[in-house]
Amino acid sequence: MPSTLEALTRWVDKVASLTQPAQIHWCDGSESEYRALVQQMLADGTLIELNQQSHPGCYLHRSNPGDVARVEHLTFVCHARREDAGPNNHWMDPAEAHAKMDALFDGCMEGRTLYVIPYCMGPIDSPLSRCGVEITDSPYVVANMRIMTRMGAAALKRIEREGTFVKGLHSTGELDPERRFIMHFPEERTIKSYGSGYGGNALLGKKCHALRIASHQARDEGWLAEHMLIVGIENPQGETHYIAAAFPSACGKTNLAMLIPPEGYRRDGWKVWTVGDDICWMRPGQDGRLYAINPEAGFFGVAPGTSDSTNPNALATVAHDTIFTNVAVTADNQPWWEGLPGQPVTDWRGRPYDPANGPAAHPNSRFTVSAKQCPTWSPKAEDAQGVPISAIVFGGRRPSLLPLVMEARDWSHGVLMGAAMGSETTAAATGAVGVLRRDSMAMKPFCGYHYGDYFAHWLSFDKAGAVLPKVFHVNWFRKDAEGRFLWPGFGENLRVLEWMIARVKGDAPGVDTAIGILPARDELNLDGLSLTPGQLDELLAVDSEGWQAELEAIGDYLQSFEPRLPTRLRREQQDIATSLEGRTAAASA
Ligand code: GTP
Ligand code: SPV
Ligand code: MN
Repeated sequence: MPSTLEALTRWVDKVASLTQPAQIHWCDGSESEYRALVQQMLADGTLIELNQQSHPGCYLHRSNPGDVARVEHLTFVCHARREDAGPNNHWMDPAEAHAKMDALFDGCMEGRTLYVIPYCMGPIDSPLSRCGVEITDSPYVVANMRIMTRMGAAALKRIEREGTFVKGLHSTGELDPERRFIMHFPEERTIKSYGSGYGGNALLGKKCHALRIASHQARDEGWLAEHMLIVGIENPQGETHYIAAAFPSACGKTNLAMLIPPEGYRRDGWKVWTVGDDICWMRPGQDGRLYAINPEAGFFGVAPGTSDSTNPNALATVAHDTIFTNVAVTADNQPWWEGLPGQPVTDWRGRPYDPANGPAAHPNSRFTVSAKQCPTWSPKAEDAQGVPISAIVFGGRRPSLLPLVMEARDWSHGVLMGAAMGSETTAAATGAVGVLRRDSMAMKPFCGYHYGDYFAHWLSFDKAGAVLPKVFHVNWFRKDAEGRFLWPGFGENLRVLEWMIARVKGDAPGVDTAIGILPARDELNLDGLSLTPGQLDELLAVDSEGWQAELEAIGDYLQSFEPRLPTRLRREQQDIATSLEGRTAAASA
């Protein structure tokens, strides 16, 4: 039997004979390798040095202006059978997709270096972790993968021991939006990506492996791969509850994962521990609880809006040794984006800043930084066993209707809450921004198989011996008649998390409504907030008519996953619709 490393070498040779690189570099993940790559990229203009006094070890990358976000219309999930991809994915026949991609890869690395990146998603010694190897011709991708994953020698050793790894092939190509495809072959645990250097399209360990391929693998193996942050909330008694929360792209995961408690809470001894800001893998442990790891080692976070008032932890994290992509710069060469004090002089495209050209930093400009630099980074993030999850939270950008917080009555109701999630689109993907769309579990762009099967997989965790987390839905993005956010958000969101923890411990009775359990007015600690009683009423209102229309829309949406829609979900939706009608009738009688 050939060893895994022989199989890996054979694959590398095969790729090299197709792509024709001038040389091959096996990445060891060392500091010296990283420094050499940075020097090379500074020399060829891929990176620009930022102010090394204020921002030591920080660099700026300006991408091709047409390559700034994920491209969902060019992202495919290539199952052998079209039905298995579901209506939530673009599908292509695997043989056709391979042929199409191999034609693009033919000779594409001529004169360039082919990098082999062995990586491990998750703590190197965790049974929940999984490995992969990415082949790329982009030094920018190598540098980012070193920050975002456990990359190099240790991963290679684990790959040799385990005998399996996800194969990812990437080339920047000519960055032509007409010749750009992100292809996934879930049954083959293979990814082929061509024509983009942008994070989610090119750092194949992230969305491609840790969500699209992993979600499919997780279904086979009885675990979950989710677009969720993981945060630990330590109360003044020293107990820590871990919460996993799924919000769509650019809807607040990084911010919630790093929140700084409001002043009164800090004084009382509340602490927040960051375990993950984007991806969560979880699996039932021997005690029946769900245990979660963050498969990543770094943050690829949204820059605009990050400030001392919104997310001081993120700001401290990116003060050194950070790669910024598509931000603006100040006169003294510091990175700048909307939300920071000071003035930009050069915009994200390198032009003199002119407000007529739009924002100075691209709305999807990002920072890549090691998670270890985060002041609230949890030592538990390295725990091979993962952290036990007390609550799962779903949420999105909903300017109306959805209350600040509600709790599901049980697991199936919680799965419905996740499946029914909607949110306004953001700059994280190309296309229109601010359009309300359904984004079940924040996984619409990332679920590697049919959503009907995915909902059934979620429901399957409700079985004998399971000690499941409570499930909640939040909305930080309610707006008033003038279009202003009703809820202050950011650090103040801890007030809502505190209520969730009280519910988990059985310390808050809540109010039962047709749509779920809401906090009683006096159950939310609002000390120090300038919220008026009218605003609080609006945030916690259940608008029966609005909800009846919402339930109908959810029903239509669920219908699109027939014949694979689990009957239990359909029943949940119908029960709530009936209950709403009953209560409306009783109220008007
Ligand atoms: P991805 O990395 O794309 O998956 O995004 P994310 O979910 O981690 O989003 P992130 O935390 O970076 O937030 C994106 C935007 O939402 C930023 O512009 C934030 O300022 C804004 N935001 C985050 N939390 C809140 C909040 O509680 N209230 C309001 N109003 N805005 C928020
Ligand atoms: C997202 O879009 O949800 C991100 C950024 O977290 S990317 O990794 O590029 O997908
Ligand atoms: Mn994300």
